[in-house]
Amino acid sequence: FSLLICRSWTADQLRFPPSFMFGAASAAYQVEGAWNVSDKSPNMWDKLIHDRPELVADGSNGDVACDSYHLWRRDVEMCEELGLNMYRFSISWTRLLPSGFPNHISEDGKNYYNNLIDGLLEKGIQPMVTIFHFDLPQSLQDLGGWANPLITDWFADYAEVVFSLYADRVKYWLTINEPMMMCDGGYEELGAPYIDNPDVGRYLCNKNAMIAHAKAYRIYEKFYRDKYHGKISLPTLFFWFKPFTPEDQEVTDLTIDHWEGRYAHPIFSKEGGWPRKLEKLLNDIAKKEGYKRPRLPPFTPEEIQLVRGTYDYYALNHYTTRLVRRVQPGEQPGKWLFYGSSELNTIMDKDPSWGNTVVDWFSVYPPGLREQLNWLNATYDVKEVIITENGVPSLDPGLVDTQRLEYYRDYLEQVLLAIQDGVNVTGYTAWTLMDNFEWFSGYVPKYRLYAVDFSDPNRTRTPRESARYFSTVTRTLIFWA
Ligand code: BGP
Repeated sequence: FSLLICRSWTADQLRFPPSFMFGAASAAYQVEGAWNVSDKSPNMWDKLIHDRPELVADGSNGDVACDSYHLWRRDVEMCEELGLNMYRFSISWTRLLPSGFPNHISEDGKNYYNNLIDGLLEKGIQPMVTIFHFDLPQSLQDLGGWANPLITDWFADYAEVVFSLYADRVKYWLTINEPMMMCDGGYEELGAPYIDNPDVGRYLCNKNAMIAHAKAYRIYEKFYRDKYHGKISLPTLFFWFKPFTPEDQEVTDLTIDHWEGRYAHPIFSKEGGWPRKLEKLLNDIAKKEGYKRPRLPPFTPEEIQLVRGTYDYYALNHYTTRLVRRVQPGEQPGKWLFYGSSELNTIMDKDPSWGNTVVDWFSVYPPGLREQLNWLNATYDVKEVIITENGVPSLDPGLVDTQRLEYYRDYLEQVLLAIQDGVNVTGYTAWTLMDNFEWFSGYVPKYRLYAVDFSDPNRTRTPRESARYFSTVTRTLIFWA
């Protein structure tokens, strides 16, 4: 009520539009478990952390995780309890295509996703399917993975199988989750394949991800769009960046291009291709360092056209905001991607006035989301934006998760404000439905609406306070309810 008074909003402005989609998200490796049932083969996460359990904070892995493979009915029930009209989940490539190639489609894998999709639709919940969320078949990693340009066809072949099986019922598609984490993270030892080759590996991966996404999009466009009217995008991990001082604006703009532009500009900008200024800067660095080839592998004119415009909405994974500045004489740039860039000579930090979380680079600054949504609207012809991930980590496993509840409330308020600014945000998907396996953090930080008892073979799921709050919002469409 106080908000109503201080902002003098009308009752209508306080509500999300009736057609607004509320969802929760998950990813196959993080929830499914059943890592070797039936004919499923290992993916690169299975292999990496079976071989090197010390990489994960608590030495755990996703072998059983939330056991959603067996407990998917409960997951659907939770979506219903939350009043969601959308559930975002990903397909495990090796559960569907054990060899990585379409020579054999697993009956078991096919049925698992058929059941999940049908179960959601029976409850009036739209499935939003991520075709690929980090878990590359190990067989393809052994052939070079995302650094090998042939992967663009391997991915397209896999996506074609997925569309042929599920496009009749799935209307919201995401091709490759956060290629930035996959490439910059994967080739800077922040995730699988855990290769230390940021100078070359991540840029090869970057380009291949763009082409792979585009090939999948074009298949859908050509063979399925007219019949099923679905929408496809690629979810970018995009923190919002602000300058420390007005003088840091230029380097902040470059940082946005480096983080987000390398993955968004080829798809969402009118001209396509790499962000020009950044491309020149990176390629000049490569030359200076003695590389014979540009850091960002050039696109051919045909490739620019292939990738440009391959989206039906902007899919945004937003978590936090960072401040950016250039290093001062005698300072070192931030060591990895959440702290700065050695190529741009930058340091990233937080503003002391922002809220803290258990992760030091992760601040709570809700207006950053509104600022970013307006920036996206002004920069690209976004048509429609769906927030495909947003949520906060905390170490408290308890059910009274006030910080998370407040995070959702305050970020949802900013979404509503952005809608009033004129940004066409049509959906919001919380990360994440329940406690699950968090990559190198294992089962430690909790990001979730439902608590999962991992000591219980039945993996009992219990709603937290944030889940109760979220279900009130989905039912009343009012964020401060
Ligand atoms: C996103 C991923 C999710 C999830 C989330 C939480 O980058 O798409 O899969 O993991 O971040 O972050 P983290 O796992 O790094 O703690």
